[in-house]
Parts: sequence; structure tokens; C-alpha cells
Amino acid sequence: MRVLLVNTNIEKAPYPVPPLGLCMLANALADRHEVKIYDGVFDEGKGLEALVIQFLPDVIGFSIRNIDDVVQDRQIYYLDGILEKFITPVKRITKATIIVGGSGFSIFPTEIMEITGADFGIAGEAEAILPVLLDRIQSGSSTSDIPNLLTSFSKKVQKGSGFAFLKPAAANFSEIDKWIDFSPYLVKGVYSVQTKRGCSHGCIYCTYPQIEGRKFRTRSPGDIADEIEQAHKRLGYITFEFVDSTFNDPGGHAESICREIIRRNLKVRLRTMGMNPRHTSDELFDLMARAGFVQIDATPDSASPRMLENLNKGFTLDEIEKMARLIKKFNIPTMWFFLFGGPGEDEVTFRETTDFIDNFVNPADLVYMNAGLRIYPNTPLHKLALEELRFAAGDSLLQPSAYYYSKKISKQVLNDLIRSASLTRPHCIPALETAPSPQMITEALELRRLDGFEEPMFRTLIRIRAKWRAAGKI
Ligand code: B12
Repeated sequence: MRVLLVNTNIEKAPYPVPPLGLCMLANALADRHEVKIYDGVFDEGKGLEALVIQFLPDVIGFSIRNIDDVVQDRQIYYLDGILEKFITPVKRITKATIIVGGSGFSIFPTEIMEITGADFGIAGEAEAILPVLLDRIQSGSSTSDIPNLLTSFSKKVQKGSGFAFLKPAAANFSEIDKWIDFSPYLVKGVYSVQTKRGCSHGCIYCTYPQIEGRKFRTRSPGDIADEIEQAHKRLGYITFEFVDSTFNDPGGHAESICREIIRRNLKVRLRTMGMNPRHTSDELFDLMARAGFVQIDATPDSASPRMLENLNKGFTLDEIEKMARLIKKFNIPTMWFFLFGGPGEDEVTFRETTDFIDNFVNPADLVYMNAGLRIYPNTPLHKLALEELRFAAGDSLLQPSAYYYSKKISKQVLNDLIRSASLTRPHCIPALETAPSPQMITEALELRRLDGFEEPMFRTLIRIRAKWRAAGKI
């Protein structure tokens, strides 16, 4: 069959992300079908109808990644745009079978089946399931035993009977640049790499275990290094970004990956999202520095012992402090993320976190301060919100107004605390202000040019903020 996979994500902040999952799916289908990917990030749907008319796909798969921006005071909602720019125009001109999937879809599968009117949906990873579904569509046979499938008839996630070849996969090679025009990402973007799937942590608000499963399934370090080495040869200067829920889990995996990169002397630029404070050590940071890490994210959410428990983070304040010392010692530029307003947050716990920032975080590093926890279905936070009668059992959480705030501190007071904390600390930024003004960016670019800085842009922006604040400009 001719299969068209469509990336409907047009968000370009904080930077455009390549459609990693779709490329993995394309690889899984390529030996049996003729596959194309339409990457909507930059074209935003404009060329899609023409492509459908020319390629005449039998099946079109839409990837739905983002539902909303998870910033309570901004509440960007992406689904209307996805319908308007991608799904509705395509449905007008073709009778192709429509399938939906993706991480956003996997959180709200039933609602999104309803809204999109798709024929099928797959919740969670789809490398094993999509080829089976396509076979069944082609042969016209029953799909009722396929796990994680939704159909236009039932719109419920099927338990299915599961068959041997649906063994859950660890991530695979994506060869992103084979499937899409990668050149825009070379200007402002990264090459995404997944080193494992799954997350066995139990943070009360989080969707990751639901999307990826609860068990870590790791790829071999050799396979990961092969992917990075080959992409580096093809693309040259690009930062590789690990997109795992937490990079250094399960303990020892990150160390093995770094060792393999060092052994091959790859000379690449690496960055990663979440680091788990529990599995950090001198050895890990030394290996990361030598492997080529130019930036990491530290996402403890809180530095209040009480809040760490309430959020069920699975690590302690001592462990966060240890990680912060290592970050300073190895001077790895870091973006810190804190999330205020969870169950039990009050002014004391807020101050515990700002005390930690003052005592342990390098002032050259960025600190994002976010307020309100997005409530997702089937999470412990959802259960708590139901118990506290904030929602009724049947209420949909799809609309981006479903947030949890501690009863012990009002939203207004929390926002005021964040604002005043950021006024005295140029490196602390409320989530709403994450996009710097064009003047600030211009001045930062000029400073980088004059001084030849190679530091991450966020560090230059902090310098400018500090200067502007001292001059009373902000
Ligand atoms: C890594 C990551 C980031 C990184 C991205 C770095 C990068 N280089 O890509 C950063 C930190 C930049 C980021 C930013 C944001 N993110 Co983010 N991110 C993730 C994360 C952890 C992994 C995404 C990923 O790459 N997965 C790996 C690939 C291989 O999987 P995949 O693409 O999902 O594809 C698989 C399946 O979904 C499925 N599939 C995919 N497409 C299709 C299509 C069809 C037809 C089918 C059948 C199946 C299918 O099969 C694929 C292969 O198995 C997810 C959470 C998660 N665990 O999924 C959140 C997540 C996607 N992010 C989310 C959000 C909200 C954002 C931001 C909007 C936050 C913000 N305000 O800045 C931005 C948007 C950025 C952008 N430009 O789009 C939310 C989306 C849910 C929601 N509320 O909307 C998620 C789900 C986290 C959450 N809160 O639950 N993110």
C-alpha cells in the first residue's frame, strides 16, 4: 500500500523538533509498503493536499504530539490547528484510511478518536502494531485482537489478545534525515536520539509510564553510538539530543553509552533532558563531560523534602544537592525546572526550593519556575483531584484548563511569589516569560559575536537580563 505519515506538530518553541517517532514507524513499514513522510513543522500543512493528490495514499497516519503547552497562564491548545490545517482538508479530498497516534494522542485516545473521526488509532508505541494493522486493512480481516488499537466503532483502547510479534520494542534507528528534509533543523534544531523506552518512576502527575510503559527497555550502547556516528558523518555540525524520560536511568545505562562514545572518539555535541538525581556520580559526570555533553536539563520539580514526597519523585533533597555540586564541579551548562503548586505546597515549601536555588544552583544557569500541575487522566494526581471534588469522574481533561493548585496557597499568591523570586534573581524565569524579547535576542547575538562566546544562548541571555535589571530596564 501507499502510506503517508503526517507530522502535525507546527510548534517551533523552544525549537522545532524533528518527527522522531514517525521516522521509526516509516522504517518499520518500508519493506512492505511505499512510505512517505510529510513534515508539517515548517510548511504547516500548505503542501499537504497537493502531496495527497500526487501520491494517492491508501492510508494516512497523523501523528499528534502536543495537545497543549502545559503553561497554565498561556494555555496554547494545538488540537484545533491540527484539525484545521491537516486532518480536515485531507479528509475532504481522499477516501484513504485515516489512522492517528502519537504521544498526545496516547494520553487522550478516546476523545481524539471522537474529534478527528479517524478510522483507527494506536495508543503508545506503534512499530509492532502498525504493520499488523496495515496487513489486516489490506486483507480486510478482523482487527479485534490487536492490542492498544482504537476503532471508529468503539473508540476505546482494545485490550486485544497480544501476539508474539507485538513484543514491546526498545527504541530503534530512526535515520531522520533519510525521511524528511533535515536542512531547516540544521539551522535551529537538534538530532533526536532515544536510548530506551519506559519509565518506572511514579511522579504523581506524569504521563510517561502511560505513553511508554513502566519498564525500562534499553537499547545497546553500540547501537546508539552507531546511530550517532552515522548521523554525524552525514550531517556534520549538529547537537544530538537524548529524548528519554530520564537519561541516566536505569543506573549504569548512561555511563555505558558515554563510554562507547568516548571509545569511538566521536567528537560530538550532546545534550539531554531529564537527569535523575539518584543515579548521579562523579564518574557519570566525568564520562558525560568527556563524551561531549554541552548542556543538560535538571528537572527535580522541587527542592522541598515534603514536596518531593508529595510528588512521589523517588529521590531526596540530599541527592539533588549532590547533583547540583556535580553540575558546578564539571561546569555543564544546565537548565533547571521547578514546578510549584502541587499537593501540600505552601510558602514554607516554596522558600525551601528558593533557598536551594540560592545555595546550590550556578547563577549562570537558567531556572524555569512553573506554577500549577496539568492534570492528566489515569494519574495519581487525577485520582486526588477527583477525591478533592475538583472534577467529576466523567469530566474530560483534554481542554488545557485542567490544572491542580495546592489548597494551601492561592494561585495568585504563588504567581506573586514566583514573580518576586525572579525579580531578585536574573537567572530565574517564570514559565510565562520563556520567550525573550526580540531586542534581548539581538543584543545577545551581538554580545556573542563581539566576545566570541560559545556558551549556550541561555547563558548569554542571563548576562543581558542581569545587565538590563541593573540598569532598571526590566
Ligand atoms: C523529549 C520531549 C521533549 C523535548 C523534545 C526534544 C527533541 N529533540 O525532540 C523538549 C524538552 C524540547 C520538549 C518540548 C515540548 N514538549 Co515534550 N516531550 C518529550 C517526550 C519526553 C518524548 C518525545 C519523544 O521524542 N518520544 C520518542 C518518540 C520515538 O516517540 P513518539 O514520537 O511519541 O512516537 C511513537 C508513538 O507516539 C507512536 N506514534 C507517533 N506518531 C504516530 C502516528 C501514528 C499514525 C501512529 C499509529 C503512531 C504514532 O509511535 C512512535 C514510535 O513508537 C514526551 C513524553 C513522552 N514520553 O512521549 C514529551 C511530550 C510530548 N511533550 C509535551 C509538551 C507539552 C511539550 C511542549 C509543548 C512543552 C513546552 N511548553 O515547551 C514542548 C513542545 C516542543 C515542540 N517544538 O513541539 C507533552 C505533550 C502532551 C501535551 N500536554 O500536549 C508530552 C507528552 C509530555 C507530557 N507533558 O506528558 N519535549
